[in-house]
Amino acid sequence: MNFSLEGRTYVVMGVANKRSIAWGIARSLHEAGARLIFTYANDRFEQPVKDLAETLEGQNALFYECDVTNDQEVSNTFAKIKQDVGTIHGLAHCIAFANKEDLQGEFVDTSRDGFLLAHNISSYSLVVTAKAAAPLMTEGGGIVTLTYLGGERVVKNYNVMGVAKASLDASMKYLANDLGKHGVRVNAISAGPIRTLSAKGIGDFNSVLKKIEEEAPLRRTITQEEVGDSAYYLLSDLSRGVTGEIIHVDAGYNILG
Ligand code: NDP
Ligand code: KAL
Repeated sequence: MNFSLEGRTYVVMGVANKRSIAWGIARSLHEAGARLIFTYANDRFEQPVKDLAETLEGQNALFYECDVTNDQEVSNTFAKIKQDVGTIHGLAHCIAFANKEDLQGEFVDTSRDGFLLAHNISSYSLVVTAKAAAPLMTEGGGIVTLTYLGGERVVKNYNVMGVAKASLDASMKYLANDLGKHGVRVNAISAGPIRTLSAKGIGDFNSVLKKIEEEAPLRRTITQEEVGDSAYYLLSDLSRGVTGEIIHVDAGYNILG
């Protein structure tokens, strides 16, 4: 069996900068020979994403603006991708957002608007992109999303995002059931804490990292590259029998009581 991604095309959503988990995934897919398509939320991130993609040797990437809160924009994006490349083989969904004020204090104080916003961007976005992307996976394909332990159990400050990740995890499983008959697999990676733009400015992030270094079975934190390589596994034929699964790439932290 050949596990090269040569001749295959993958859409990577959610590169903000070189620290983004999506960028770790892009690099792993690129190294395996894939052609890449990048989407970004708004034009603020267009040039940074293009500059980063330039650093991938021999990569002839394509770029589209796609704010996942806009149904029309999502369907237009995949219509354009269909026009420009035809078939795609997979999608990495690395998108989440919640208002800062909802990521501190108590979950019980979450506003209706804050709750809906977090679920809209962080969970429903997987459903709407899967619906738009799956018809382009005419040779079968894979979809991978990024989740976090805070969706399985209560983690301090994660609050509404934890509830949105629980919804994302369940959506991933229902999508896996719907899309399996079309040869499309849907899985999630539950990543351990990584210092990215999203994590920036979040109080106490250093102590979260320190706790992982002290307690995780591997006694260290994980990297974007490690998430990238697991995404490569999930998006390649190496994982052809796996769907509806959550793989924890977290140095083993989730097994602790
Ligand atoms: P980044 O800040 O690098 O990436 C977050 C991305 O979300 C950005 O690229 C941003 O796009 C995108 N985004 C936000 N709103 C929208 C929108 N309306 N439409 C389209 N895209 C949007 O952070 P990470 O790499 O850390 O986050 C990627 C994923 O990994 C998230 O799902 C996060 O929850 C998850 N995760 C992160 C962990 C960590 O420790 N960092 C741990 C476990 C999971 P733009 O930049 O264009 O605004
Ligand atoms: C328990 C942890 C500590 C951190 C608590 C909450 C983290 C929530 C993640 C969420 C995605 C962060 C935001 O939405 C930040 C946002 O309010 C402000 N940032 C931005 O707007 C930047 C500019 C853009 C690029 O960010 C986004 N997202 O668009 C959780 C830790 C231990 C693990 C983490 C960080 C998990 C995770 O899901 O990211």
